[in-house]
Amino acid sequence: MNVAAIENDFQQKIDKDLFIEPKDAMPDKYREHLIRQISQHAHSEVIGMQPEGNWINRAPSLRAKQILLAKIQDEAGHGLYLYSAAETLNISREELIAQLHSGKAKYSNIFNYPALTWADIGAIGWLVDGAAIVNQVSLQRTSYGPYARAMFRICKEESFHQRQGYEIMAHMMNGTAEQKEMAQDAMNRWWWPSLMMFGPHDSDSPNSGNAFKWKIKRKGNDELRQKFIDKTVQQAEVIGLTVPDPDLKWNDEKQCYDYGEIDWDEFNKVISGNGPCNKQRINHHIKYHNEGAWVREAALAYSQKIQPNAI
Ligand code: BYC
Repeated sequence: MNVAAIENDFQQKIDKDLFIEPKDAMPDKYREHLIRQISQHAHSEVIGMQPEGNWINRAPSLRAKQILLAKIQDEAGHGLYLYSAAETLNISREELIAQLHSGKAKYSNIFNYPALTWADIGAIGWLVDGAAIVNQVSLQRTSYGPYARAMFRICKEESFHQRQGYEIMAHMMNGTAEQKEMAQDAMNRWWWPSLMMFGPHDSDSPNSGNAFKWKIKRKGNDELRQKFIDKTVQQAEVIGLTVPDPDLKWNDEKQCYDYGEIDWDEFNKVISGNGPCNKQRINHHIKYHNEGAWVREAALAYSQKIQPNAI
C-alpha cells in the first residue's frame, strides 16, 4: 500500500471510532504525536512522585503515611503502564528517559512547584489528581488502544487519590486556626498551576488540530479546564476554602463559572525549564536513574539466563 492509501485506511478506522493497535499501519506523524504525549504523561507520573515522596517521613500519622505510600506507589505503576504503551510505538525506554534528561521531553508543569507543608499533600491529591482525572477520563476514549486501556486502570486509582487529598483538606479545615490557614495557603499556591495543567487555551494549542483529527483528544483544553473548575469550586465551598480568584463568578446564562486570566508567562517559564523546582526534579531523576543502573543490568542478565532467546 502506498502512503496515501495507508493514511486513507487509517483515517477511515478513526472515523468509525475503531481503536488503532500497535501492529496497524499508521502515519508517522500520528506515531510521533502519541510518543510525545504518552511519554510526557509517563514522565509526569514518575516525576510527580518527588514532591509527595518528600513527605513520607513527615506524615502526621501511621494511617496518613500508609495512604501516602500507597498513592505514590500507584503513580509509579501509572508510569510503568504508560512507558509500556509508548514502547508499543517502537521507541525504547532508554530513548524515552534520555529525552526526559535532555529536556527534549516535557512533563507536567505542576510538578515544578515545591510541597512546603502537609496541606500541600492534600492539595496535590485533591486539585492535581482531580485535574488529572478530568483529563484522563476523556483519554479513556482516545484512539490508540494501549493508551486508552492504560487510562481505565489509572482513572480508578486516581479517584482514590483525589478523595484522599480532599479528606486531608477537609480534616484540616475542621481543625485549629493554624491548620485552616495552612490549608488555605496550600489552596492559594496550587489553584492556578492546577488550571495550567490542562494546557494553553485551545486557540494557542498547536497540537490540538491533529489531536482532534485523529481522536487522540476528545475534548479541548478549555472544555476540560472548565469542567474541573465547576466541580472543584463547589467542593471548596463545602469545606470552607476560598478559591484565590477575585474574578470567579457563576454565570447563570452559560451555567458555569467565569474565571480570571491565567498567567501564561508563568506557565511558559515553568514548561521551558525555569520553574521553581525544574532543575531539582531532573537532577534527582538523573541521580537515581544512574544509581539504579546495576538493577537494570542484573534484571537483564537474569532474564537472558532464564530465557536466552527472549531478546
Ligand atoms: N505541562 O498543543 P498543546 C498526575 C505543552 S500526572 C507541561 O495544547 P497537547 C500525577 C505541550 O506538551 C498527569 N507542558 O499540547 C502524577 C506542548 O508542548 P510540546 C499528567 C504542557 O499535548 C503524580 C505545548 O505545551 N497528565 O496526574 O495537545 C502525582 C502546547 O500545548 C502542559 C497528562 O500528561 C502542561 N500542563 O495538550 C500526582 C495528560 N500543557 O509537547 C498526580 C496527558 C501543555 O509540543 N496529556 N504543555 O513541546 C494531555 O492530555 C495533553 O498532552 C495536554 C496538552 C492536555 C497536557
